[in-house]
Amino acid sequence: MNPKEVVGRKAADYIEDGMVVGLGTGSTAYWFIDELGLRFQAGTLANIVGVATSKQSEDQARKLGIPVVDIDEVNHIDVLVDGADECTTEFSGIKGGGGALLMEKIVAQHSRTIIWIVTQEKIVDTLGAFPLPVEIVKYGSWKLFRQFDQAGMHPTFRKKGVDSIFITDQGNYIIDLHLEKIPNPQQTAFELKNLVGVVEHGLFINYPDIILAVNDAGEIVTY
Ligand code: ABF
Repeated sequence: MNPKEVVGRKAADYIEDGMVVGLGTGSTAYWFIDELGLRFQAGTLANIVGVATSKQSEDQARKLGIPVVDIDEVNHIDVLVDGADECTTEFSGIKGGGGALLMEKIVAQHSRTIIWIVTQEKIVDTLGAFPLPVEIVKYGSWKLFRQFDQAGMHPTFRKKGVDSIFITDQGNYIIDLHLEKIPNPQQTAFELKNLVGVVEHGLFINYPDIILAVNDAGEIVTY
């Protein structure tokens, strides 16, 4: 079993029957959803419902027979299991490499317990080596791009394929900021959120309650 599959399947142990489950996005969360499907079909998790963080996760869960509901149909999410692109042992991270950061953050905001499932190399001392995704509205997107560029934040528009621009599930664009290091994530988050046209950014500060990190040997460290 590859390490992402090991940690994804293990994360299903945190789900009890009857829960509203946040369905994360990405290649690690894929295995979590697959395991949920197995347990749903076996009847051990016959009464869960899912709230998806992306169309991709919704489609996967529905194919497995898991009922998926809109976030506004539930009072809260009991447990959200999601991936991350980078994270620290101080429980912050960068998400959005898969383009789902806005829905991921909305679902996280309404989740009672958040579990991140990552491979060990994603744990860093300082965030920033992974380009920071920023979701922006289309109108004025080039003006924002120039603001980021003039601020020395090395922006690039997220592309789909070679030359078409990536559109998020919510119909927005993503600009990735190649910052290398983010010494003060709180300050960076504050500055980004105050820019007109920015919808959300991929800095998740003090989000997860638990981080499950798996190494190449398939051993899991729980933070
Ligand atoms: C998701 O997890 C996204 O924010 C992020 O891009 C993705 C990365 O994880 P993985 O390596 O598991 O695909 O939450």
